[in-house]
This record gives sequence, C-alpha cells and structure tokens, in this order.
Amino acid sequence: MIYDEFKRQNSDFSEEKTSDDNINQKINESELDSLEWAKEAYARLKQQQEKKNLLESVQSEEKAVEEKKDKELISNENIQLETDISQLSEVDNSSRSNNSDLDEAFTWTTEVLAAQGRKTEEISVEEIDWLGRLRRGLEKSRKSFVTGLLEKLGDDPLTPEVLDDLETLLLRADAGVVATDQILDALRQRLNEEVVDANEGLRFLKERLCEVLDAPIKESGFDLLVPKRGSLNIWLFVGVNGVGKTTTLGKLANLAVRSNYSALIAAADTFRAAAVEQVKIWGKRSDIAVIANSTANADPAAVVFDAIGAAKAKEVDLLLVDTAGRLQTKHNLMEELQKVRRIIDRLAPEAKVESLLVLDSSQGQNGLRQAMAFAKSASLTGVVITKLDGSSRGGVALAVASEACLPIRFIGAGEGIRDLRPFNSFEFVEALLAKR
Ligand SMILES: Nc1nc2c(ncn2[C@@H]2O[C@H](COP(=O)(O)OP(=O)(O)OP(=O)(O)O)[C@@H](O)[C@H]2O)c(=O)[nH]1
Ligand SMILES: [Mg+2]
Repeated sequence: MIYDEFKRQNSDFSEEKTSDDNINQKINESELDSLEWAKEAYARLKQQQEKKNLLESVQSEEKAVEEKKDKELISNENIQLETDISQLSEVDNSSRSNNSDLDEAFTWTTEVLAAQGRKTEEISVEEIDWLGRLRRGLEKSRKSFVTGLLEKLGDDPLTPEVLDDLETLLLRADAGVVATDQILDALRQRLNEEVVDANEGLRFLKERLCEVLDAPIKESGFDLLVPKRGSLNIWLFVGVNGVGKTTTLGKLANLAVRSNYSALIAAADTFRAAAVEQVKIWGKRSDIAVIANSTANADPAAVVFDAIGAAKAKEVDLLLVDTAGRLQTKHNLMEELQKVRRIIDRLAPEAKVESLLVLDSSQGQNGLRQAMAFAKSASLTGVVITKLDGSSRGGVALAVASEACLPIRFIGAGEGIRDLRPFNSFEFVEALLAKR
C-alpha cells in the first residue's frame, strides 16, 4: 500500500476504488465527532512520530556504539544503549495517553480534515503540517479580507450595507469582477428571501467561494489531476519568467516518486544556460533522470522529441517538461511553445497531455492577465498557483477560476521540495476565512 499524494489517499493500485465506495466511506467517516477524530488522529500521529524518533535515536546510538567498538568500550556502551531504549519507551508510553495538548492550529487542521470525511489512518504529520502552513501562508490575504469582513459582519444579521463592503473587500483581495458579482448576486438574492444571521452568512459565503473555485474543476470531469498509471502522461509547465515553473516541476517530480510513479524530466528551457543546471539539481534530489541538451540555445522541441523517445523506451508514467519564461521576444516564446506542443501531439498522440499555467499569486490579477497571453499557444488545461506563503493576493484563485475558467490543480506555499499539494477548494476557503 502506497500513499498516493496526487489522490491524497492510500492506494492499492491493483484495484482502484469506485466513486460509490468512496462516497459511502465518506458518509460513514463524517459521522465521527470531530473532537474524537482530532484526538484519534493526534494520538496516532504522536505515536508514529515517537516511534520514528525512537528508531532514529536507537540508530544513532547504534552508530555511536559501532564507532566506539574499536576503542574497546563496547560493553559499557551496550548497557547505556539498553537504558536509553527503556527510557525512550517510557516517554513513548506516557505521551501516548497524553493528548490534552491539542494546540489551536492542530485543532483547526483536524476540524478541516474531519469535515471532509478524511480517514484518521490516512492523515500524516506532513498533511497536518501542510494545512497549518497553508493557513499561515494565507494570513496576509486573510488579514485584509477576513478581519475587515468580520468587523463589518459583527453579530447582527446581514444588511445590504455589509454586502456592499464585502464587494469592496473581494475586489481588493484580487478575486476579480466576475467572481465578486457572482458571489454578491447569490448573497443579495438570499437576503431578499429571508433574514440571514452572521454565522449563516459566513457559511453561505464559504459555499459560494467553493462553488466558484470548483466550477472549472467540475467542468474538466475530474476532481484531482492524477497521472494515469501504465500510460504516458506529459505535463508541460508554462508561464512568465520567475513565477516558479522549475520549482513546481521539481516538487511534482518528488511527489511522483513518493507516490510510486516513474518519472522523467525534459529540460526544455534552453534559453538560459543556468536553467538546465537548475532542473538537473531538482532531478537529482528525487533521483529522476533529466533529458537535456547543454548546447547554448538548443532547440527545445528537439529536447522534447528526445525526452518522449526516452519516456516511451523506459515506459515512464510521467514526463515533466520545463519551458522558458522569457525569450528575446514574446512572439518567439509563443512560437516555441506551439512547436513543442506540435511535437508532443505528433509523437505521442496517445499521451495524456496537461499544459499547466504556473502563476505567482503575489502578482495577483496583473500576473493572471499577463499569463493568459499563453493560453492560446500552449492550449492550457490547468493552473498551479505558487508563492501562497506570504502573498496578500490569495484571492486571485477566484479570478483564475472565474475569468480564466481554468481548474486549479496544485498550490505551492514555500520553496521546499514538499511545499506543494493538490488543490482542494474546501481547505483553501477554510484557510482563507479562518477566524482564528
Ligand atoms: N516563497 C516561495 N518561493 C517560491 C515558490 N515557488 C517558487 N519560488 C521561488 O521563486 C523563484 C523562481 O522560481 P523558478 O522555479 O526558478 O521560476 P521559473 O518560473 O522557472 O523562472 P524562469 O525559468 O526564469 O522563467 C525561486 O527563487 C524559487 O525558490 C513558493 O511557492 N514560495
Ligand atoms: Mg525555470
């Protein structure tokens, strides 16, 4: 059993579950009380973590013992090691029963996971950590948006004036005119029908935000972008310079390896000499081969040609293609992308091709407008939003969904190899509107 990071669930890939199975499982799980869920998840994680710590500690002790063997101190050290193990076991046992220190961030995270019917045994420390990071990352966006909103809302029922303020706040958060109108129309209609108190108003708002984010995802026919095992998947990363294409590719390569997919990288940004080196470093970090041509200004389409050949020969699941964000002229860049795309379509017509627009969230709507220039030449199928850590323009996700009409597939919040996860609208909205 492997934890598939793309699907965010344990995956026995010999027998994939039907969606009915998944729905039934969710219904059963959602009956679990969320505090109980949090406690159970916490106890489980703590146990895992402490076992890991114990193991690491024992291993390092063993190593130290090995080193000292030569100095003939072996017998004393063995006694010490045994004492350490028994002490660590005591710590392990005592902390297992002590789960009262559920801290606030952890509680929020588990509430969000439990509300989605996630299974406690499938939740890792990393996932908890990621959600915490996403919430912290969206803090700037949240501060300008939620603090203002909650102040306006107060404890009273919604009024038309509050909705006018909400409109301003959404526009200021870079949500875009289309999404803002859609959300406000729904709220105003609801308000015409009945009195809506502050809590219900917030719940209704969250639902509408998710609706906007989910519309293109639903349209695409699949909730999560998962490479199809046993066939060739080609994912192309496009976007203006510096938005995080190469970093995203590196993180996804690692996600693929952790989830047991075979992967290959094509270094098709041949414009900058350093770009090939950068992508090679990412390849090395996950032990993935990189197909490159180190000749200055080599033809990117030729690199992709070689990479597809290699991917087919090795029966690779996922080929990740890095592209340039800048050429001498914009026109050249568009032509180059089109050429790469033609090569893919001609050479691997059976492949599942994804053309992912990488968007730096800190550039907000301006970045989106700039990026949309790529739409035609790259036949975009989805978006990766990066740099959500510390951006105050997280609301741009709503503009991506409503104006570019593209499904958001992954989000990045940090420069580290594990700082990328599949997009989930519920978690995103909860993080954006978290009260705490
Ligand atoms: N804080 C933060 N930094 C990021 C994130 N993603 C990428 N970066 C940083 O953004 C910078 C540019 O990233 P690259 O991956 O080189 O961007 P690129 O789009 O490939 O750039 P070009 O190849 O020049 O077009 C690097 O310093 C990355 O570490 C993120 O999610 N958070
Ligand atoms: Mg790059």
